[in-house]
Amino acid sequence: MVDGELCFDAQFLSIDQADLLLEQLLAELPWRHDELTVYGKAHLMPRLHCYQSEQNLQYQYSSLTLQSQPYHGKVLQLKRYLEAATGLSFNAVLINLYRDGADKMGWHSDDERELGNNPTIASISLGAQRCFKLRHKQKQATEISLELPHGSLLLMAGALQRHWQHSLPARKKVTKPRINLTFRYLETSA
Ligand SMILES: O=C(O)CCC(=O)C(=O)O
Ligand SMILES: [Mn+2]
Repeated sequence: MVDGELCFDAQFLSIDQADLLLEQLLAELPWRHDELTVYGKAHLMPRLHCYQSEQNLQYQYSSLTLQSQPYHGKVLQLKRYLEAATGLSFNAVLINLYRDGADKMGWHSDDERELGNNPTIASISLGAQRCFKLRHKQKQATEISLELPHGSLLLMAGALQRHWQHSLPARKKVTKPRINLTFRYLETSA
């Protein structure tokens, strides 16, 4: 791929692993419904989320500063499984809950300063299959659509966040929830 790297494993987790994890995380994570300020106006986010990390790693995300919470046991287990499978290390995870197909995420890059220059971000999806879109920032017509199924892993790496934006559009026919976990590495000196 030009200007970035994508690596996709549709069956990173078995269906049984993914089913159990989805059920546990839906019931047990401390989901928040925060407001985002866009052009000076507060809006409820079109999804729920929570943020977990190693000690005291705050994350500045859009207009929000996310305070660190300790890893939930199952999230920590998943992080260790991911690290063993990929050889990568992560110290924070942003977890989104799209309650149904009306919940979504707009176009953005994961380019916060704390992530450094060429961040590797590991995105694990559970629950309803949704379409993930990428568009090149300079080459207007370049758009990629990927279906992210239950139990899949998408790795975004290299210069991807500098040259591409991504989004998760609404999909009105979806009635079931989806959880997405993006494991990240925050540079502590940033
Ligand atoms: O839900 C997804 O697949 C994308 C989430 C995302 O882009 C983010 O958390 O920054
Ligand atoms: Mn993102």
